Amino acid sequence: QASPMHQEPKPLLIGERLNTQGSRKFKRIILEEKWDEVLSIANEQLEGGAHALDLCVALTERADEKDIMRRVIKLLSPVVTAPLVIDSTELDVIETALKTNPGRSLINSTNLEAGREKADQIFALAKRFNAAVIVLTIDEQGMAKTAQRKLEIARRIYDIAVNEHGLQPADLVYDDLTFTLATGDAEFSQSAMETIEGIRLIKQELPGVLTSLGVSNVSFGLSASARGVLNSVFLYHCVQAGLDMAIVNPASIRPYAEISAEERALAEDLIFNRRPDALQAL
Ligand code: THG
Repeated sequence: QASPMHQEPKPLLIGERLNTQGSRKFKRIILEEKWDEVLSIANEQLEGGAHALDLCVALTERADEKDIMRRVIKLLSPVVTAPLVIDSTELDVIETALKTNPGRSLINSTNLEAGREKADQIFALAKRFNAAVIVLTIDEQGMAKTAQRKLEIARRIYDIAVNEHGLQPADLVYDDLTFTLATGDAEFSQSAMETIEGIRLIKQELPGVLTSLGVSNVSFGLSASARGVLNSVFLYHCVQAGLDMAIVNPASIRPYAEISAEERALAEDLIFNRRPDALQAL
C-alpha cells in the first residue's frame, strides 16, 4: 500500500459519525463529556467498515474546541490505527490536533473562499506535520457548481500547494462538493453530474492527487431508506469516475451489487436528472 490515504479497492471510507455538527448523539456525548461513548462510536464505525475517522468537535455552546480536540485524540490514538481526519475551521485547533496525533492526519479542510491567506497557513501546517489536506473547490466567487469551475479552482490550489509549498500531489485530496438532491431545487438538478464529471477532470488533469466527497450531503432531508439507496448509488458512480475516498456513515452504505435494478434506476433518474418526478418516485 502506497500510503495510509490510499485504499485498494477504492474507496477509502471515512466514518462521519464523530461530528458534533452532523450527529445530535455525538453532540450530546461531547457536551456531557462521556468519553467512553466516543470510543464506542469510533469502534462501531471501524467494525462497520470505516478505514479512517472524521473528527469534528466544534460547538457553539462551548469555547474550548482545542481542549476537546486534544482530549479526544489522546483517547483515540493509542487504540485506533486508522488515520484521523481533522474537521475544523480553526487554525489553532488543527495545529493542536496535528501536534497531538502520533499517526497520519488528514486536515478537513481548506479553500480559497476568503483568498489564499488561510490556505497558505493550512499548507504550511501540512508541510510541517506531514499531513494531507482536503481542499474544497470554493474560491472568492463561491462554491464551484460546474465541472470546469471545479477544475479551474483545483488547478489554482495545486499551484499554491505543490509548486509554492512543496507538498506532494498525493497530499492533496480534492472535494469538488456534493449538493443535496432532496430539495428538488432546479438550480441543483445537474449538480450530481457536475460533481461526478469534476472528479473525472481533476483526476485526469492533475495526476497523483486524490479526491473525496461528503457523500451523505446528496440525500439530506430524505427518509433513511431512500438515503441508503441514493448515497450508495451516487458513491458507486463517483468511484467509477475516480473517487478515492468518501466521508460516509459506513452502516448506511449498501454494496452496489446488492441494490435491486428498480432501486438503482430510481436513484439514477435523480442523479442524472432523467425525469422531472424522480425525487417523488424515490
Ligand atoms: N466535505 C468535507 N467534509 C465534510 C462534508 C463534506 N464534513 C461534514 C459533512 N460534509 C460530512 N459529514 C456528515 C455527517 C453527518 C451527516 C452528513 C454528513 C448526516 N447526519 C444526519 C442528518 O443530519 O440528517 C444524522 C443526524 C443525527 O444523527 O443527528 O446526514 O461534504 N470535506
